[in-house]
Amino acid sequence: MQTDPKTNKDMSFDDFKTEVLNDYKIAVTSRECSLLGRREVLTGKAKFGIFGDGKEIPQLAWAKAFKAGDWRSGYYRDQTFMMAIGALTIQQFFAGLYGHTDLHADPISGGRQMGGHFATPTINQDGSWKNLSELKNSSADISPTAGQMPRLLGLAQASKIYRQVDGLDHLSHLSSKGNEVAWGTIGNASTSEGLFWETINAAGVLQVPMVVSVWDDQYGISVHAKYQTTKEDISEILKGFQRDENGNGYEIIRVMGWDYPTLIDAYQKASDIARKEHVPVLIHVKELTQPQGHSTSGSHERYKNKERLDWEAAFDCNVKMRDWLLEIGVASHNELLAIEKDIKTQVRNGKKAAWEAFVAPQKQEQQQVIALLTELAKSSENRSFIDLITNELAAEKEPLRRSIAGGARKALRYVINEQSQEKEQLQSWLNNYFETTQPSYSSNLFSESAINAKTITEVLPTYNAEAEDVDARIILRDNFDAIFSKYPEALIFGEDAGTIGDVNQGLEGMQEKYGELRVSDTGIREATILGQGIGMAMRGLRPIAEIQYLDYILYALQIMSDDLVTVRYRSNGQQKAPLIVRTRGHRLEGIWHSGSQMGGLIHLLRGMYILVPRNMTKAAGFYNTLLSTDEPALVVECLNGYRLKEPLPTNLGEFKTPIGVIETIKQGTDITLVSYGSTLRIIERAAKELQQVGIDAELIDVQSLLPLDTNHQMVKSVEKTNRLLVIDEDVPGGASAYILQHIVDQQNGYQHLDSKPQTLTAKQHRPAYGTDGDYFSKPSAEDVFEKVYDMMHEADPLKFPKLR
Ligand SMILES: Cc1ncc(C[n+]2csc(CCOP(=O)(O)OP(=O)(O)O)c2C)c(N)n1
Ligand SMILES: [Mg+2]
Repeated sequence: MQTDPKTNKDMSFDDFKTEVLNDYKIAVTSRECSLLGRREVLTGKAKFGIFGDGKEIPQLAWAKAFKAGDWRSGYYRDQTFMMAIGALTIQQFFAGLYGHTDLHADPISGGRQMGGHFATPTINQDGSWKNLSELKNSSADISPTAGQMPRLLGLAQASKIYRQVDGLDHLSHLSSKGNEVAWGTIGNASTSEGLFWETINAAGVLQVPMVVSVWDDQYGISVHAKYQTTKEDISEILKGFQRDENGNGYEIIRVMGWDYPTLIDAYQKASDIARKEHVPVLIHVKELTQPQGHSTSGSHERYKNKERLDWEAAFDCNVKMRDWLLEIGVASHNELLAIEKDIKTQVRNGKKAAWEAFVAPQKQEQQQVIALLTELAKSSENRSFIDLITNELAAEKEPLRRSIAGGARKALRYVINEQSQEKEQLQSWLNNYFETTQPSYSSNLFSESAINAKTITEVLPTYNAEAEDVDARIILRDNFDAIFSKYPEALIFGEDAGTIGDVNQGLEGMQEKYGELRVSDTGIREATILGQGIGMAMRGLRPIAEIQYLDYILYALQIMSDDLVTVRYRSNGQQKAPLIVRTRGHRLEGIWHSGSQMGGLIHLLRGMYILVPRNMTKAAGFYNTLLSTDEPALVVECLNGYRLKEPLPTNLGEFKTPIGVIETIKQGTDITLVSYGSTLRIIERAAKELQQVGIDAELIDVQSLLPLDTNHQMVKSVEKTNRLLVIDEDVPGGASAYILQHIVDQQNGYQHLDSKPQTLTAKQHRPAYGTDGDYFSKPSAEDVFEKVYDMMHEADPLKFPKLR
C-alpha cells in the first residue's frame, strides 16, 4: 500500500503505478518539448528558446500540492508544472515558441511573450473576473529575474485578507476564505537580487501563505554560485529566518531535485504549513541540472567542466526518476522504452500541428497579396519592378507578415503616379490588413472593458450653502473614510500609513476605524509595497499602495514598469491588476522632497494612468473614479497642499474627477498656458499680474498626464489665443515637452500658432534646499510673468516694450 499525497488515503499498487507513471510521462513529455524546442530555434523556426529541462521532477511534486484557487508567480523554467496542472499542451507549447498571435493557439499570451513565460486567464473577455477559487491560477511571468517576487508577496497576502477581513463573503468566487497558497519559483542565481531579499523579509514580517521554491542548478547562465551566493548555499544563509521559539519566521525545507518521493513529501508539508497556518515556507531544491544549458543563445560546455557535465548527466532528475521506477518495480525497462517512444511521436506530431497552424493564415495572406500584386503588375507601367517583389514574396515557403505587408507597401511606391482599380484594391487590402492585424501586436495596453475610465463621467462635488473651508487633508481623510465603508475590498498600506494615518494625516483615524489589515504600516520597502498591491489587485481586492514621497517611487519604478503596466498587455487582455498607487510630490523642500519627475514616469509607465490633481478635492475625486474602473493608476497629490484650505464637499466618496479631461481654470484671449499640479497656483498668481499689464492668459490644468486630453480640448484654446506656453517643474524636455508634442503634433496645434510654442520648466538639476533654492531651481511667478511677457513683446513690441 502507498499513500496518495493528494488525499492522504491509502492507495492500491495499481493506482500508485498509474499515478507515478503518469508523472513520468509528463516529465518525459516536457523534456522532449525542450529538446525539440531547442532544435526549432537552431533551425530558425523560432527566435529564442529557454526551457525547463533539468527542473522537471520537483515541478511534478509541486503540482500535486497545488490546489484549485492557488496562485503561481514563477519564471521561465516552469513548463513541467504548467503541463502537470493541465494548463499547457504540447501544441500550445510550440505555438508559444513560434509566437502564434491567436489566443486559441497560444492561450498563454497569444504571441506576446517569448516561450517559457506562463499565465492562465483570470478575467473574461468583458473584463469580469473568472471563478478564481475553482481555477489553478498563474500570474503572467516577466523576464527580469526576481521580478516575480514582489507580486508573489501580494498574491499571498490576499489570502490573509480574505481570511481575516470581514465583509468579503460575497467574493467567494475570488477566494475560499483565504485557503489559497501563493507559490513562487526563482533560480538560485536570481536570489542575489535585492527584490528577493526584500520579499523574503516582508513575507516573514507579514506571515502570509507564500511558498518559494529555489531551483538550484549552481549557475546563473555561466556564473557559478560562488559569485552569486554567500557560502554558495541560499538555505544555509537564510537560516536566521527559520521560525523558532524566538518568533515568527519561515519553515525552511531542503530537498534534492532528483528525489521524487522526498520531493512529494516536502511539497505536501509546505502546502499544509502555508495553507493552514499562513506561515511562509522556503524550499531549497538542490542538485538540479541544466542538460541543454541556459538557453538557445549558447552552449554550457563553455563554462562547465567535464566533471560537472558528467555529474549533470548522472543526476539528471528524469534519469533518476527512471532509475527509481525500475528500482521499486513500477515498470520494466521495456515498458518505459515504449512510453518514451510514444511520447517522442506525440511531441513531434504536436510540434508539426502547431507549426502548420502558425503558418496557415500567413500563407493565405501571402496568396491574397500575390494575387493583388499580379493584377497590379498587369495594369502598371512598372510591371517588372512589381513582378520582382511578387516573385520574392512567392519564394517564401513560410512567409512572415513582415514580408507580406512589406511587399504590398513597397509595390505601392511603383504606382504613385498611376490610377487604377488594381491599385485601389491593393490600398484597401493593405489598410484593412493593418486594421485587423495591428491589434494582435498592440491591443490591451489599456482596459478595453465597459468600465474603462473613458466611460466614467464627471460627478461634481456638492457643497452646503455654508460649506466650511477645511485643511485640504481633511477632504482626503473623510473621502477615504467613505471609500473604506463603501468598498470592503479596498485597503491601503504604506510607510506610516497606519498608526499615524500617513505623514500628512490624510488617513487620520482610519486604522482605528477599519483595522490594521485594511489600513496598515509597512516596512521601508517601496518595491514590495508595489508588489503587495499588484498581487492583491490580481486577486480581486482593491489595494491602494502608498509610496510616501514621489521622490522614492524610483525604488518601485522597475516593478511598476516591468510588471504592473504590462499585466494586461503581456497576458493579451487575460489578466488585470487595477492597483491604485498613491503618492505625494512636486514642490516642497530640497533635492529629495521636491520631486516632479513626471516625464520619466510618463515614459516608463505606459499602461497605467498618471494623474496629477491640483488640489485634494480633485485627488479625492480621482480615487472615487478609479475605484469604479479597472485600470491601474498613479495619483500624485500636491505635497504642499495638505494645509491649504478647501471647502468640504457633502458627497464624499461619490464625486468623481474625470480621467483624460482637462479643465480650463481661467479664460483668456492672448496666450494659452498649460500646466498641472502645484505649479498651477504660481501660474494663477502670474496670470493676475499679467492681466494688470494687459495680457489676458487662458490657463489650462491638464489634470491627467496619461491619458492626456482625450477629447482634444487644448487645441481649441490655442485656436483662440494663437500662442502656447507649457509650464511645469520637471526637467527641460520632460513632461512639458510631452504635452507640447501632444498639442502641436497630435492635435495639429501648429496650424494655429502665431508665435513659437514654448516650455518653461525647472532647471536641469534637482531643487536646492530652502525657499531661495526653490526660487532659483523651479519656475517662479516672476519667471512665468517674464516668459509670457517676452512672448507678447516679440509679437507686439510697441504695445509690450522690452522688460529686461
Ligand atoms: C534583472 C535581470 N538581469 C539579467 C537578466 C538576464 N538573465 C536571464 S536568466 C539569467 C540567469 C538566471 O539564473 P538563475 O536565477 O539561477 O536561473 P536558471 O536560469 O539557472 O534556472 C540572467 C542573468 C534578466 N533576465 N533579468
Ligand atoms: Mg540557476
